[in-house]
Amino acid sequence: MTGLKYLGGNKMKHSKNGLENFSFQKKILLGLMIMGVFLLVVSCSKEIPEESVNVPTEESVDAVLATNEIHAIVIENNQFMPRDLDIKAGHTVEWTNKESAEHTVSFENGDLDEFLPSEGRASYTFMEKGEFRYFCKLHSGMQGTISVS
Ligand SMILES: [Cu+2]
Repeated sequence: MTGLKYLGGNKMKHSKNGLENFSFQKKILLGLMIMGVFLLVVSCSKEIPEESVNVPTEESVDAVLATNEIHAIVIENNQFMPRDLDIKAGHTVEWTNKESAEHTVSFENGDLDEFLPSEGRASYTFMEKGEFRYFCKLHSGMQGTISVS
């Protein structure tokens, strides 16, 4: 009888424990899930600075902005104005056709050959030092030189 009683008690205790175990397991599961999410967030937030190494930083963008000056040449009265420019490597020259006639900006070395309708624009960033002669294919007198140092 005591055995049965004990068994009964044990059974009740066991089922009670079962319930407790169930909620305990749920708590553990919930805890693990929270930990998992937390670890995911932590690992993600740790990965961001590592990934951003390959993305341009503010410093590198400033460096590019410091070297990338833009020089404007306008086309007016069948002329490049100014026709010659002295610039530094990394600088950009932008040609704008300010008149109704069509022109081209064509490098002697062939690196740039742009047709410019009225209000058309062409730009080129000179990364190498040297003398770059350019001209308009449509008007033989239109030519100039960009000197890059
Ligand atoms: Cu022209």
